[in-house]
Amino acid sequence: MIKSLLYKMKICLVQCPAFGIDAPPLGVAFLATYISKNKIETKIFDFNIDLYQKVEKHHKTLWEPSNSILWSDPEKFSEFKFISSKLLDDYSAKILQFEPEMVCFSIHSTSVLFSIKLSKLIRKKDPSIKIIFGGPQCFIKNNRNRVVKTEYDIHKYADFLIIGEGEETLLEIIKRVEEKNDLKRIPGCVYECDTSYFKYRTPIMDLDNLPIIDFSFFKLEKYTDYKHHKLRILSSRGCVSKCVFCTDTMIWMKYRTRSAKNILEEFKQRKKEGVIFLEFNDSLLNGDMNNLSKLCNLLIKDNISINWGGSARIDERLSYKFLKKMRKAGCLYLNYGIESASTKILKKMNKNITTFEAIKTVILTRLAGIKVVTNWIIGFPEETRLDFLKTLFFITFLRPFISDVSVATLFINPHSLIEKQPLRFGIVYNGCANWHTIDKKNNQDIRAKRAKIFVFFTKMLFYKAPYKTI
Ligand code: B12
Ligand code: SF4
Repeated sequence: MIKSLLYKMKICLVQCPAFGIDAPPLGVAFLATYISKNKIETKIFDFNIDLYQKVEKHHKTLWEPSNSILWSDPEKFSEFKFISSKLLDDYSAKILQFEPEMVCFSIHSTSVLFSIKLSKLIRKKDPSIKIIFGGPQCFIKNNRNRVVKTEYDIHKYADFLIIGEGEETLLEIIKRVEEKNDLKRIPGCVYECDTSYFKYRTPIMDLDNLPIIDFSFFKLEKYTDYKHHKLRILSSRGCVSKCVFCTDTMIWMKYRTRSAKNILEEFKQRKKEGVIFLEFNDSLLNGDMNNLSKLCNLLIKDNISINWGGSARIDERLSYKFLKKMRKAGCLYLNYGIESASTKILKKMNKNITTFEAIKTVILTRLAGIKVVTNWIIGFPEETRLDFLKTLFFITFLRPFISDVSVATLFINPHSLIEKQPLRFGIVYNGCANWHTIDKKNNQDIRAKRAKIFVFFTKMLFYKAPYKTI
């Protein structure tokens, strides 16, 4: 706890299930670190890891990514008998015991239904507590005619609905509440379903101003990766691309990166804490090649013996020499979201890469001694059998260079370009997984079949069981 508190208020941040169980969720971690540095008493409740540890073994599979759809489907979710009223009562009691003025939920598509249930109960037990919702599932679907619409009507369950980056907006709310100022017209949030005002907040341009995450908010030994001295890090926010199925740019708006020096500081701190591997949660590691090069130089110079890995974009500038340097700096794996081996489909996705570039980068990465993981999307609207075959050929012929694959059928994220412009992509949209092309040739069944074939191939090729979301 902070010794000299600036504000009297107590704030708690809540991560409800389901989310990753390997490492602490960085959303609430960043927020708690930031507001506690601003001298506000803060606590994190990670009910996701708590519930994962509590449930019986056969229920633990529900945390696998392939089951994430069950957590966001109200009907399926209601069948989870282990989410009993006793459990919710216990969780709400834990929160109330801390006596917070504000309870802040981090909402993802997988945690939204649980968060709604718990927040309703807290409101019932103590209506004076302010409920705040933020996180990647918080966006406004429609603000036309000043009517706010959200998926699951989330704005109705919270006093404040925060859209996008949370640190500055949350701090402003806390200050205004504490100082009894007007709560209306705060950029980045919708207050009490107020439909007359919404303005996006300017992103934090200098990420070096954010404090390095304080993981003492968590019981680290609970997380599966930490047992192997592994933690996660975030060195940038946003992405330099705008793939039509992705919402990254909608969430983060502008791509920004921490300076190489600032990232090095975190590496040094984690080294002192006994961490031996850092996994980057960044959407991409190579959004700023200059900065990445500087970081590698610093890691080599300082002889930081921490290995690391993360996602990267296929990029011609990832030369053999550059990749060798990354390897020398400790990079053990790179995860490339190639998505399709058909240049035609890549163009439609707005990936701004070609199949040839993908082949080249994959081979060079492996030759440089870095493991390659590739992600694939099955069933993009105009994907023909031939396009699909090209993807199968890719994972077959490049097998010696690819360690692992992950696959998902195209899930249409609300707020993505493809969801906003269904006609441009020739689709009829009835839900994230439930969509078909106008001619119905590409439908849920076809995609599931192709995904099955893909999985069959990966097994034949002795890939590790593919991580799949179908
Ligand atoms: C790493 C990652 C994972 C890891 C998480 C491991 C871990 N412990 O960190 C793993 C692999 C487990 C994972 C899995 C999944 N993920 Co994921 N993941 C990410 C990724 C790339 C980074 C997450 C992160 O650390 N971000 C950094 C933190 C700081 O950002 P943040 O959490 O968004 O928080 C900020 C704001 O949102 C806001 N905020 C967040 N919470 C709150 C709360 C309040 C009160 C306030 C005020 C603000 C606020 O402020 C924060 C700081 O600015 C994001 C994409 C991205 N670039 O963010 C996707 C993302 C979070 N994942 C997503 C999805 C869909 C999934 C899966 C469902 C995919 C699947 N089917 O396999 C699963 C679900 C997990 C499960 N088992 O149930 C989506 C979520 C979309 C949505 N609408 O919810 C994202 C956004 C990707 C995308 N663009 O579609 N994921
Ligand atoms: S490169 Fe990845 S994170 Fe960036 S827009 Fe495309 S899918 Fe999203």
